Amino acid sequence: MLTVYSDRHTLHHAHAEPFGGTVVEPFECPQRAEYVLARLREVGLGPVNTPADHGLEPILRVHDAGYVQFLQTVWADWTAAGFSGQVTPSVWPGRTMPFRRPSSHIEARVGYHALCGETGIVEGTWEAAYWSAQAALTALDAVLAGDRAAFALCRPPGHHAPKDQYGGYCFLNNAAIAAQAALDRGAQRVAVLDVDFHHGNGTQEIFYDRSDVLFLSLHGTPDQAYPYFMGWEDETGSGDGAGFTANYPLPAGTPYSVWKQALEQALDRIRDYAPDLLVISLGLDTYEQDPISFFKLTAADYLDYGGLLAGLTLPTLFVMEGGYAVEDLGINTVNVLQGFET
Ligand code: Q9C
Ligand code: ZN
Repeated sequence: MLTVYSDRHTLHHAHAEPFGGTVVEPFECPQRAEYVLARLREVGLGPVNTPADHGLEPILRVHDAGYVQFLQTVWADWTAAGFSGQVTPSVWPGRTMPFRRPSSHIEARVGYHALCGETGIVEGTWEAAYWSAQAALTALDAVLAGDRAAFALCRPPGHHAPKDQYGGYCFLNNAAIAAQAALDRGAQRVAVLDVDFHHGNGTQEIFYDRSDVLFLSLHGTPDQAYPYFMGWEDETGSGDGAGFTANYPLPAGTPYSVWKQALEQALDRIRDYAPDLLVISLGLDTYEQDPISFFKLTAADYLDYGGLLAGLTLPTLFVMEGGYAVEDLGINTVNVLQGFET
C-alpha cells in the first residue's frame, strides 16, 4: 500500500497545551508521525511518496476563504500585535454574547475561528497543515487511479475542523477535502467512516445537509469525552442530508468486543449506501494505553478490524487522525493497514 507523507509536518510544533489545570507538552507532537513512518518502513508496507501540490482550490471546496486567509496570516498578525509564544485564544463569542459583526483585532479573530483552547498555532502551522491536506489529496490520486487502498500519513490531523474553525489539534479537514475532491472528480457517493476515539465534529458539520457523503463516527460518548457538544446518536443529518449521518457514542471502558458491534452496524450502513469510495478517518486513540481517551482496544484488535474494513471490498483511502500513545502508535496504525491487506 502506498503511503503519502511530508516531512513539513515538523513545522507545526505547539509549545504547550492547557490540560487539567496545568500546562503540559502537547499530546499532538511531531514524533507521532515519525513513529508511524518508522514502523511502516520496518514492515515494508510499500512505497512512501511526498505529496504533489494540488493547490488551494480543493481546500477552498471545503473551507471558507476567510478562514483559509486567517490561517495563512494569523502568525504574522499575532506577532505584529506584540504577542509571542504560540497563538492562543482567550475570548469567544460565547453563549450569552452572540457574534454580531467581525472585530479586526487579532484576539477577536482568533476567538472567532477557535473551537476551543488546547490547540496552539506557531509560525509553520499553516505550511504543515497545507501539506497535510496535500498528502490526503495525493493518496486519493492513487486510489482514483486504481489502487485498492492508500494511506495519507497526515499531520496535523483534520477531523475536528469544520468549514471555518480550528481546534482539537486540527486546522484543515484532510478527510473532508479528499472526499469532496473525489466527488469533484466523478464519484457519486463517498462514505467517511471515522474510527478516531473522538467524534469527527468537523466532518459531520461539513457534510451534515448533504446526501452525497455518508458520515459515520464511533467515539467516546459526548457525555464524557471531547468535543462534548456533538456526536449524540440523534444527530442524523438535516435537509437533503437527513439520514446520512450516523453516530455511535460509546461509554468509558468500552472493549473491542463492544466497539466491534458498533463497527459492524456502521459497515452494514456503508454496504447499503454502496459508495464509490470509502475514506477512513484513522485515529488510534481508541488504544487501551492512550493518555487522553477511555476505550480498551489492544494492538491485535487493530489487525482484526483492518480485515473487517477490507471486507467491504471498496476503494479505500486511509487518512491519519489522532493517537497519543506515541511509542505504540506506529505498531497500531500499521496493524490496521496490514490487517486490511491480508
Ligand atoms: N480535556 C484528535 O484526536 N482535548 N484530537 C481537549 C480535553 C482535545 C483530539 C481537552 C482532544 C483533541 C485529532
Ligand atoms: Zn482523537
